[in-house]
Amino acid sequence: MFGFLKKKIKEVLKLPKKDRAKELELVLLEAGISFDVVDELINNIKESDDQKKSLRQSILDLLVPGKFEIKTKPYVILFIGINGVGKTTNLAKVAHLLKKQRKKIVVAGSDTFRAAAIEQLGEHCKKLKIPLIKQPYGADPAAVAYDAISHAKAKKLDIVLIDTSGRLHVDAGLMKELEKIKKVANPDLTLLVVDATTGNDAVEQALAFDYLADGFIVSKADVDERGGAIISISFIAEKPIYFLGTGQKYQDLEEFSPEKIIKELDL
Ligand SMILES: Nc1nc2c(ncn2[C@@H]2O[C@H](COP(=O)(O)OP(=O)(O)OP(=O)(O)O)[C@@H](O)[C@H]2O)c(=O)[nH]1
Ligand SMILES: [Mg+2]
Repeated sequence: MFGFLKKKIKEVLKLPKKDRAKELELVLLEAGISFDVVDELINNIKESDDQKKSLRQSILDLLVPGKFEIKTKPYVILFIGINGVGKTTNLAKVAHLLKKQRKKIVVAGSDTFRAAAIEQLGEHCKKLKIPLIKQPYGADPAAVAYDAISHAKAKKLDIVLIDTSGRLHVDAGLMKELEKIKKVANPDLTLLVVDATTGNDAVEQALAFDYLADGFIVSKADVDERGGAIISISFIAEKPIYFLGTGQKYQDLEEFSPEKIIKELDL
């Protein structure tokens, strides 16, 4: 994580002070950090005597961590995002985490669109020993979510995790479908999953899905060298990051910690 940015920031901080701002601007842009965020960071360090400290504090100020506040029963979490970002895998990781906290969980297989999605989710649920509410391929995903919530209420379960199919925000039909799922399920939390390695695209997705999402899981942080999405997304979209996905195993889910990011960057 952050290999590129860490190395480059170190190099910039060794330059004569007068050259640093210009060089840092290039480095931050190259790392896929959004223009507005780069502006903010550069303006802050220009005026500072201790630029390393200023950069540390400015980055800390950009990063907003989210935390589950499980106050309702069942607590319903909806996972959304474009194709292949890691919705299903990270739903399974969240299930694993909550199961360790002794929460009783049910999963809704509301991706009825992609062939094999229900099987993929079924495998996870089997491994995690969590019930899966499903319907055949092509069924109404909102109905599946509704069934899962009814099941949770009847069995007095704590958590409902709803998987959805990947969709682009420009696909009006699929966005309508997602709005229906959201209306029917009325989730306590809607997490947009984005792929860290896509940099600015991840931030664009955050803005496109803004009216549906409450916060983010930034996946594939383990294979992201640049860190642009992680650093920009909560500032630009004004929403917290709940977790970073850091691999393909169930334990590869980190609660988002701004302090840890600062350590990773060696600031
Ligand atoms: N390295 C790494 N790989 C990940 C992470 N999260 C997901 N993946 C991988 O990314 C691929 C896609 O993950 P899925 O969970 O199927 O993504 P999805 O968003 O559900 O995909 P669709 O349902 O097809 O839209 C899989 O190969 C996952 O193992 C992560 O944090 N790190
Ligand atoms: Mg999926």
